[in-house]
Amino acid sequence: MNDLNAIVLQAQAAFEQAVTPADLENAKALFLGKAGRITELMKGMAALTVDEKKSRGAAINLAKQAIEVSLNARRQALADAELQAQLRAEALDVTLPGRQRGQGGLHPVSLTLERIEAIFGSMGFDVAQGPEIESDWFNFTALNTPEDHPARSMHDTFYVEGGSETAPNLLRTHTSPMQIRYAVQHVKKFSDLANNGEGQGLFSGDMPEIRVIAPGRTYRVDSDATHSPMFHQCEGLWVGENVSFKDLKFVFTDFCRTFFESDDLVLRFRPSFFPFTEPSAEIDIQFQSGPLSGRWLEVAGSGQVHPNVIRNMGLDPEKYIGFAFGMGPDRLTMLRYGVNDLRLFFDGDIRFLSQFQ
Ligand code: 2NM
Repeated sequence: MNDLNAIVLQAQAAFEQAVTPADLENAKALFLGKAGRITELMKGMAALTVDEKKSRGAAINLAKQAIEVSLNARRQALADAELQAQLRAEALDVTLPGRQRGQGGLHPVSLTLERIEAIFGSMGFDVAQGPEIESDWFNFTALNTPEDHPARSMHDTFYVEGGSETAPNLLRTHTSPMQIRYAVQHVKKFSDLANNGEGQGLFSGDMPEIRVIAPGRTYRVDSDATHSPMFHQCEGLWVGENVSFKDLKFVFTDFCRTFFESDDLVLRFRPSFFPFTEPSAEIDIQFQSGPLSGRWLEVAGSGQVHPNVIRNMGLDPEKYIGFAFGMGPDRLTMLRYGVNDLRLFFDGDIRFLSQFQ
């Protein structure tokens, strides 16, 4: 092998080893640059005869061309490789599933409220919503709560600015104030019709029955695993001329069996006391199967609406009578889904909440 062939082979080997265009240009300089091997050989021809120059020059030129061909081939190869790498890096996987838009859903307690509204709606109950900041009158006095009742204390009730000493504003501690508002509106509508707008005193004329539930947020100064300062309530009211405790038992039994999808659910009415009802009863339920089977679980308070409350609705208690109940949708949600800590509902952790969708 002559010296020129050896240089061509060395150049080709150096070009093959170049992995970047910069490597390649450095390798090129070693052979074709100002101080490169080929240039050195050219300079070395000065001492040769004319004939020797001819043949040697031709041979060097051939070697130089061979090196340039290899150089260009390697340049092309590196450019191709770079393009391929770029294409690979920017490749779109068209088989990849599209990014989904996050889908929201209802809070488990909202699901319960919707369920309660649907069930009582099917029994002819209206749904009433109203203010969460209430007056002392609607929240306590109209509901026959004595002035010295402990529930009125600052330890139990959140008072807010804007009221007066005699009529403070507060965060409602139950939704029954809304029952009063609803009943007063209802009574006013039909007593105005009956009395041509001049009606005074308690109404004892005819009117359609009051059948309403009041779901919503309520507030009490209380906070632990089973109490949240904000919680939900749903109160129900049915007032008419002939509405009795047996109707309450029927309606509430039907509600519980539908709500818990359990036809053999048993209810127990246990004597109790509330200022706004007389007589009053706690309502306990008992599942006949499943994880809670056999245990008595308190789900609501209830009773026959107190005559003073009937009066505060604008009705004559000698003519109108009814029942009311109050339940906690938060607790119903815990029972239905087997959740043991109330606070989970209000922490706002999406990993917990999304399990109810
Ligand atoms: C309860 C228990 C018993 C109730 C009473 C009234 C109203 F407005 F008619 F007076 N609404 N809700 C009531 C009665 C609520 O909750 C434990």
